[in-house]
Amino acid sequence: MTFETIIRGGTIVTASDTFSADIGISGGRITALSETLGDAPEIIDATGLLVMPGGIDSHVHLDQPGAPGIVMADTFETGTRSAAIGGNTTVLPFCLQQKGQSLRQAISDYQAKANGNCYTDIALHLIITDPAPQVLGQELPALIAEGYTSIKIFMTYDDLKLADSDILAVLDVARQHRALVMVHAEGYDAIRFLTERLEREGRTAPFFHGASRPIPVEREATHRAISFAEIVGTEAMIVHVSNRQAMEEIRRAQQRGLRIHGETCPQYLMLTEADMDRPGMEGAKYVCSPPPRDSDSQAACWEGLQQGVFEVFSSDHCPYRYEDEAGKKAPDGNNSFRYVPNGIPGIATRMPILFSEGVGKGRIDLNRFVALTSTNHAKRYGLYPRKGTIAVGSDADLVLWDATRDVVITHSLLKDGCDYTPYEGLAVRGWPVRTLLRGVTVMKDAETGSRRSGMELQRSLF
Ligand code: DUC
Ligand code: ZN
Ligand code: ZN
Repeated sequence: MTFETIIRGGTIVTASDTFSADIGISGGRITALSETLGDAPEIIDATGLLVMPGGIDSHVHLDQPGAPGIVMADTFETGTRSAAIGGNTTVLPFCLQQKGQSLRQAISDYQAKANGNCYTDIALHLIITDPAPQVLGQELPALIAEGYTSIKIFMTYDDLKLADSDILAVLDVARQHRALVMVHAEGYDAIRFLTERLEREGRTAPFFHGASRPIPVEREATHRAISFAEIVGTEAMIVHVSNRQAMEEIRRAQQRGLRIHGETCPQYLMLTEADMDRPGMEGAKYVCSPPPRDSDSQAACWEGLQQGVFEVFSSDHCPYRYEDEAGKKAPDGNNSFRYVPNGIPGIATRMPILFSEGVGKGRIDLNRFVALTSTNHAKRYGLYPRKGTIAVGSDADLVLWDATRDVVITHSLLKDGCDYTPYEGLAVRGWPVRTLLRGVTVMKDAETGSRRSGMELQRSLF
């Protein structure tokens, strides 16, 4: 056999196995796994390194329109560049339907932003904000059939939330046409009530963002979303779960045999509400929704990852610049936390944080690390086995990982479009040293070059 590239001497880790082998790559795919392979024009020496499936981050926001005057910090170019720096080869950004907009138009808008600009492969989730009869009756079924098989819905935010009746209707379309609904589970009315009360009391600093959406707000909405999925008779993914009570709602549903899936994110392992209590507007750097909670919530999120309640670990990368009136320092944010854009960056730091805090500290093993950061995303979102594993026939999407590399996270390493990282100064052990997308190196030693060969992927039905 002949190969274009051989990765030699590494320790291969998949979601199920750890073994030593050479990897032969031709035409962008893995064509051989063997104890030793002969020669190739390109030999990559992986001695002493782990070789894992490239990360798949199934929850990211890139170039997403927000409130008037607010601009997301990352384009597809800068966001996927940072993803490659962090060892990822596929990301799944959201395609937001504006009110009154057709889903087709939303998709072509996002494709125009993405085409030719991506360092990693991508696949788009839909966000439905306007479930008009034409959208649910015609457009959505047609798009699901074309591979747009995951749909996020919001239970909060003035411009995004769906009424309960609309949530039921979207779940039913997903059931009939084989798509998966991803739910942002926080209750609109409770948040509005608490926000108005906090504002009346003059408690308007970024810290009070957390008090405006406390744990019961998320637990209640999680319970409601699960109940709706059960009533309709379909599955659902509860995204960005932040605390024990919401995690236990999902666990109970799973124990009752419902196919309810869960996701958590680095911020719920690493941050707490105390981070939002920094002087001046500094707390705004940590404002995201659901908000960071407390140490018991962190412990619960680890439990969820260890026990399989959460099957995916995603970044929820949703970056806004800090020193910027179009970002975290939006002028109205001085009047109330409610005007601080919700979301924090994390696309490059997701895998190093889980590796260091999870594998390095004995909380999860290497194989679960691969499952949580790559394989399970591919399986859940219709990309497996092309993506998410190291097997003959799969795309040669790989990350070479130095498990002994000590790194102190600092923003300049991450090459995103933001101007800070919430993890500045965090010491981690274990770092991606090379990322290959379909057999071609897209990141080496923290540099990406300018090659943007990422493409939009076709997905299979849920
Ligand atoms: N939901 C997300 O998924 N990301 C950031 C903000 C939000 O509310
Ligand atoms: Zn959300
Ligand atoms: Zn998100």
